[in-house]
Amino acid sequence: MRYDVLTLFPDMFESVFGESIVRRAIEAGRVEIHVHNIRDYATDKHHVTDDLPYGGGGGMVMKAEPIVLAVEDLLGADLVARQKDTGRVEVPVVVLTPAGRTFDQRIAHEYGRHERIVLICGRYEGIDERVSELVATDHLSIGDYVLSGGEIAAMAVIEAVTRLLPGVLGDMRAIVDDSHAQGILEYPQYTRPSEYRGQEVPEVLLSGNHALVARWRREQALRRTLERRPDLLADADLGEADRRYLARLCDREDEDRNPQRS
Ligand code: 6GU
Repeated sequence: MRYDVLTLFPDMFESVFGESIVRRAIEAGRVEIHVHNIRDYATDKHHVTDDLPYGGGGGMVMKAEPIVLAVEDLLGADLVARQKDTGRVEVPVVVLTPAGRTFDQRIAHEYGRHERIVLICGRYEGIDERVSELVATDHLSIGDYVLSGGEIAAMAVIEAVTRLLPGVLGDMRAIVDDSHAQGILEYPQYTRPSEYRGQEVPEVLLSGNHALVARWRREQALRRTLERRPDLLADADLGEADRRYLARLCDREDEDRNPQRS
């Protein structure tokens, strides 16, 4: 996988990609990350990359030209025009913006199937809309809050996609069990000691009974999802036993709230 990142702050990426999973993927030759300064593509003497918004209002808007030239330089103008024309995306050209669709694990898998991705980091009050019209194939946000730029969002996307690539994580089971991998949150984990400040590791995890452990983990994952992210349950991949367990949890909560009625 090759990532090309367009940003006004290329230095931000050095320490993050110098550590952890992404670094190991780079060292293993599994991914390449090329970070480009948008300023280098500005054609005027002072390398201006932003300007006042038409129509007034505060702040500055990132100019279209340096970004469009950068993408065309990286992918070739023909490919860029062709995928905008046909809607058949060969290389996703992604604008990171709070005005994008929300990035999630499904989109991470989808991107993992491409050989290249271009990530454009927005800054200031936004990017001239012609970038979207001329080169972008997607717009992503990483959640409903505002960051001052798309850089941290681009890092999040790169990490989420990279760890899904074959050969990047050692233990494939770790991917399967991840929070969000099956549409629900991950179960709680414990390591030694078996008692810490009066808190015991659940007995079942010490039992050596793999079937019981698996069932306990599934139930804990469901319980945690119901408590912290009930919105996920609507689309989760649930079996009959899962639904019965959740129904029981909900009944129990109703009883706790209305003890006189039970
Ligand atoms: Cl992609 N960009 C910015 N500036 N803020 C965000 C975001 C992106 N995703 C969530 N907040």
